[in-house]
Amino acid sequence: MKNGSLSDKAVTRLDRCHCLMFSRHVWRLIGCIALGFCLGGLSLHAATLLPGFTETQYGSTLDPGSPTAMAFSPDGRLFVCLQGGQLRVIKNGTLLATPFVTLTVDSFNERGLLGITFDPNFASNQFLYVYYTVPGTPAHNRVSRFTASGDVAAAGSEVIILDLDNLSSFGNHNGGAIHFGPDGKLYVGVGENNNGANAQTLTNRLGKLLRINADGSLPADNPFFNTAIGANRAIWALGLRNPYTFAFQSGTGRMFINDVGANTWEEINDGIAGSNYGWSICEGACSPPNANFRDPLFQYGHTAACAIVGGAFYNPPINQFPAGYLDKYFFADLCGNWIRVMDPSHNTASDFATGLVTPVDLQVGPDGSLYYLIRGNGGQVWKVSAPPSQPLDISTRSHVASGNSVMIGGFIITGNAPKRVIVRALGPSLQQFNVPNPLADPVLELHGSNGAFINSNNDWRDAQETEIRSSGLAPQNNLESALIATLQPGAYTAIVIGQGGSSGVGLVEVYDLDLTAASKLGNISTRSFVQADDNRLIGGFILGTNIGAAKVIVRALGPSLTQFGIGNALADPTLELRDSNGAQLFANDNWQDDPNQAAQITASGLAPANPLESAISTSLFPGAYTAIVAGKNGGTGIGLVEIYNIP
Ligand SMILES: [Ca+2]
Ligand SMILES: [Ca+2]
Ligand SMILES: [Ca+2]
Repeated sequence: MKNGSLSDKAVTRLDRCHCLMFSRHVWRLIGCIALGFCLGGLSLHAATLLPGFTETQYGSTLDPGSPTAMAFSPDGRLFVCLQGGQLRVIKNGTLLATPFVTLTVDSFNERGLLGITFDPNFASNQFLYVYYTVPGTPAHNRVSRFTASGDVAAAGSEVIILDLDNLSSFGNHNGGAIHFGPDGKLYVGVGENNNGANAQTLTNRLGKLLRINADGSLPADNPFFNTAIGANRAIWALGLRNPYTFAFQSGTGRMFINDVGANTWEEINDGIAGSNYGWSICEGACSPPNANFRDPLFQYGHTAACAIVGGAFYNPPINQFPAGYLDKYFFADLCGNWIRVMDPSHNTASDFATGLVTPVDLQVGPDGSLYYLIRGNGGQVWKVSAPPSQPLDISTRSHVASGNSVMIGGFIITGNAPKRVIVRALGPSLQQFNVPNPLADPVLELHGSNGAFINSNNDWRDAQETEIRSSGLAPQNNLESALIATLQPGAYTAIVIGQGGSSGVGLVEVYDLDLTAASKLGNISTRSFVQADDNRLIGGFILGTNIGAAKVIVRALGPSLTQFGIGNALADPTLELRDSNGAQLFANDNWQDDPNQAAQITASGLAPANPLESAISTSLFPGAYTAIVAGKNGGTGIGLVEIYNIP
């Protein structure tokens, strides 16, 4: 049996590594890389990513190296296992000098500290779990629990949860991945210890996926609880060779198991209770098909590849990558030095990144970035990001009348450089969008943050006609207003009134004419008299330029406007956010209705002053959006819509 040997092609690819001549084993290969024997032949460049993505190293290099796995704590710290027994912590992007804990492990061959996960109730109990090889003759793998005390383990807090079967003299195929499922049970990936027969028997736990309670006791609803004996009742699935990584999808709870193949196929398997994944009868899909075994969802051969490591579904709490990555599954190959992305709806995969130096694990972070762990370069974590799109255009439509009911649009330019913008006030051209009673003849005034008058315009051809035409944004009707200005970072106000005191539905908008400047349109807020139906207050914005999602908070204010001396404020606003097709993405009445939303809004410093006011916090893909403010139960009054682009 050629368990663990590299394919000839993979060997050729890495033939500068002399230690290969002494070992055909994959893990020995990466062990020697980590020890630095091979680094002279490897460049230290970062990965090659798809267009639009960027990456940065996350924390400093993981001295003494040889990382194996990583996991984010629920509070956002990244914990990284080093094979030699150190559990390191990267906090706010900085590698802490003191390890969380340093375990005494057997790190021969593929053994060592191999897995880490956090208790679902970590916030209250501070429990985390690790998988490591206990030294001894014979050695065995173990899952232990520790209690965090800040950034280190509380002294004496280790509790042994699971002691696995004794190992043979072979040091390879230990598995090591551990994760809690949506059912609150702890799942443990265990390798077959270089003995294919182990994978097919219920008389030991090697070559299995196990399911246990967090305290190590065994759930009575395990699939082999009544057929296996004793500790083997932990078996949840079998027929695995080396399930080095697996992952649960947030939301669906679906599990994918990466099983490292021998000579031919690397597998992504559908994690289903009671399944037998075929090893060592089959590697990859069984040929001919065998009804006793569950074939992989996806498999790839050993052309520039040798071992599947790292699996992460893209279902982060905050979307960051383009919409097409949602629900996809990232995986990496140890000596292919790439990351690919699998589409579970078609079971196909495509390239994502190449040129990594010996990747070993992947995680999608709470910020929506993809983090990858490499054993090369001394052991490093890298963070792949999709830079956020930015507002290209912000606008508001509402009913314009006189006095306090004129439309007042405020916008902020953030950053460090002047920004060239065009501000427009539209009325007659809204007719083509079936807006009844459009403002017949708008007049626009632009003011600075202290109220200082900057410029005004009645009809756009009165001044700047050539400049406005060359911007491509000339209004369609000669009575509409526009002006171009180059503005320093700061707050601005655009006031729209009807010529001669007339009233009707108007639209004010600001376009960014200089996307390359080191500044951007940070937000828009528009105050207006809110009525029903077509006279609701509507804020619009377009996000673009970069591929990533932008963090946005939208607010609808009413009652709190009275503190600014505004009479007839909208008593109880409601807010809707819609996409360019008019589909409703979010709706909110009172901003504290959803505790998670309220927490995000408060954390951003944008909590409305009145509990009846509305707010939505989200991240949005490039595209056009509208925010619609109305009065609850048909109420009317002066309201304010605000759209904030959160850095
Ligand atoms: Ca299989
Ligand atoms: Ca006009
Ligand atoms: Ca409300």
